[in-house]
Amino acid sequence: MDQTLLGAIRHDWTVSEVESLFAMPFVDLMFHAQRVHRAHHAPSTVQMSTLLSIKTGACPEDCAYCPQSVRYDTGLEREVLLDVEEVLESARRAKAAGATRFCMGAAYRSPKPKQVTAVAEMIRGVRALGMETCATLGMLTPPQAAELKDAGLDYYNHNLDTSSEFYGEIITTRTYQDRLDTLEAVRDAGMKVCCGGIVGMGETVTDRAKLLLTLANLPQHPESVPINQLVQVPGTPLYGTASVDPFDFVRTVAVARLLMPAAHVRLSAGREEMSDELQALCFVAGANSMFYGEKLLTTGNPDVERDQRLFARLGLKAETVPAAAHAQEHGHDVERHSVDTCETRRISA
Ligand code: SAM
Ligand code: DTB
Ligand code: SF4
Repeated sequence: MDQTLLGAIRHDWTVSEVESLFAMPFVDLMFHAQRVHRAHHAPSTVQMSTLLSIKTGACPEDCAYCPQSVRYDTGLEREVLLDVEEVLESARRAKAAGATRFCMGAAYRSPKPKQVTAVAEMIRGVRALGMETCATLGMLTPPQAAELKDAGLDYYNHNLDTSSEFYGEIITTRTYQDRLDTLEAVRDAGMKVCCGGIVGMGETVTDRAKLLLTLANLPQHPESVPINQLVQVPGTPLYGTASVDPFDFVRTVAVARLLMPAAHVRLSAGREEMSDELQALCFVAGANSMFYGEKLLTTGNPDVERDQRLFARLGLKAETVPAAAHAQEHGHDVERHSVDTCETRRISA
């Protein structure tokens, strides 16, 4: 393929094109990822999201990576849906530490009507703090998506996790099509889509290529693309899976950047096990978002002090003005705008 064309917003990628990106010499891939990244984003600015598990464990699904499935003995303590005030207290702390988005995760297959109404209350409260809101609650129907949108939900996270071919090895209790249907309901309700996957579950490079191709060939690219490295939790079926070559993880981030130039690509689960040098390579490859705060949902994340040191060492800044709001305010085209002039600040102790 003609590499000078990389950077265009496309929805017609072929598997062989995407595989050829994965096969590029590493430094060439980094060069193109940086080039495309800089055409669409401020190069040293990272969006910070903080996660909170608002309902933990006892999930009926069988996702082979997940410590929250009721089918695996991972020693996790179950928790019922938190009170609104507990959630808001956590959101206030996240905001004070420098996060701009608060993401509420629940171990549901799909939420019941009264659960959606309770989460809607949390969303209103977090919005009132001036933070962007994100939720991940499993499958949604179109009316449920509309109810969450009405409450002020900015983003809905629902991952495809892997290629449609490998998916059946990982999850049997809901289909790939179920996931695509939820993504469509979220989009149709007018929310932003946060959708990505997991690297390190035993998938091939072709599976990674097909996951990213499926995301890029959606009618509209997800605004946010989390790339998770499998967090291996004892008791889950994937515990003991051969770990992924760190350079292959970086390649996946770079290909996500090239396929979805305007998206925020999030360096997601797995950072606690990564060196600072590996994380730096991910930022060079085009990652410009991360989870910030000591905990993901049930597993660990680097503590705030370690991230502050990393940001200082690399000269990274936390994004303060949400990119889309900035684009709107300044009249840029959201798919192509640059946030170079965005107000940014360092995260500091
Ligand atoms: N239950 C909802 C669902 O599955 O849609 C929402 C929460 S679920 C924990 C959200 C995502 O977290 C999963 O789709 C998966 O991509 C990611 N995840 C879960 N466990 C993980 C692990 N051990 N390592 C990496 N990512 C993980
Ligand atoms: C996503 O892609 N990664 C986050 C978020 N979306 C909800 C979750 C990671 C979970 C890692 C395992 C845990 O902490 O339970
Ligand atoms: Fe349940 Fe979500 Fe975990 Fe799957 S990933 S077992 S749906 S909490």
